[in-house]
Amino acid sequence: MLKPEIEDGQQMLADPQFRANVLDGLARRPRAIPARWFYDRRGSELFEKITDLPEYYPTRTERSILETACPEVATLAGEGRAVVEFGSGSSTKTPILLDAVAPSVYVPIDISGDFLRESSKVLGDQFPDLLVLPFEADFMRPLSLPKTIADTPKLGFFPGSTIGNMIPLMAVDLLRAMRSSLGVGAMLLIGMDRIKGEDVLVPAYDDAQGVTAAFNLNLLERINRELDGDIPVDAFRHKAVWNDDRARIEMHLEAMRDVAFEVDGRTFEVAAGETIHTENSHKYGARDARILLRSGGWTPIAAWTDPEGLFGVYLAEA
Ligand code: AVJ
Repeated sequence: MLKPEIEDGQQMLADPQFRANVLDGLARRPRAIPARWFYDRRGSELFEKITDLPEYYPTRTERSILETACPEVATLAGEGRAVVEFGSGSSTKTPILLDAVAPSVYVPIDISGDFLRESSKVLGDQFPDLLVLPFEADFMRPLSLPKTIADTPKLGFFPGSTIGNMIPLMAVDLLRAMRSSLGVGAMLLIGMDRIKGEDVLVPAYDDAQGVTAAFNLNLLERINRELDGDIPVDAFRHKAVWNDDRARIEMHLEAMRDVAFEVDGRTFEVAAGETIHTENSHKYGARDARILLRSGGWTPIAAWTDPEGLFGVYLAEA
């Protein structure tokens, strides 16, 4: 058996969930693979690059909104809450909230233990008085937070419009799971990208430098590396489309010619023009966002946006 090789990912022992999602996703019509599998080491690096692109407004816009919103959040939330961040990854927005709220406890939750330990260390150094309790878990399901903070009211933090990756049914399930995880008296600070013109949305997901294309195509490279695939990556092209009916950007990988390949010993044939759907990024107007929150059991109490109305940040209570 191959040993997990963290250094370059070349001999990474494949995640059984990844294998199952890819094999099912390639066999189904329309073909689709969940977006969560973008984030191997290379994918995470490419995503960091995306957040700095001139066309990709969400990250810098949300950060500037949080600079204004967080002091007001601190007032509305009051003192003595524990901050619980969902999918903390390598968030650079967390310090803005921690500076304003000055909690005594911070619980970053992430499914990737590696990310969690790295970011916890960085934040621990940056905030020496803060008790950091990293929690490795899949936050899509209700979870039991550490007993030591059972009686401390929580402030959940879910920035980045990550909720936009989910179809509304899943988004509502997640909001309800968060409500039950955070408990009585909880609050939630959440970022959601807003609906805007295609002229702004499409370039944000199809940039001139081709970083988003590389991010999307890396999924095929990851499949080849980890699932013993021989997908001809250069036969596919990145495609970003605005689905107006469902208010979302969709990313696809389109076959430019008929291709046949193997993954994990199984053969697949993809015809020219056929796509593999790799990501949804749902957009919510301010009113849509409030309905979504209420559907998930949360009462919106404040909202912030930027001068152009590109992005929304919402505070809600359980
Ligand atoms: C991390 C899900 C918020 O949807 O904008 C960026 C991911 N995909 N460019 C987004 C992403 C392509 C991003 N989220």
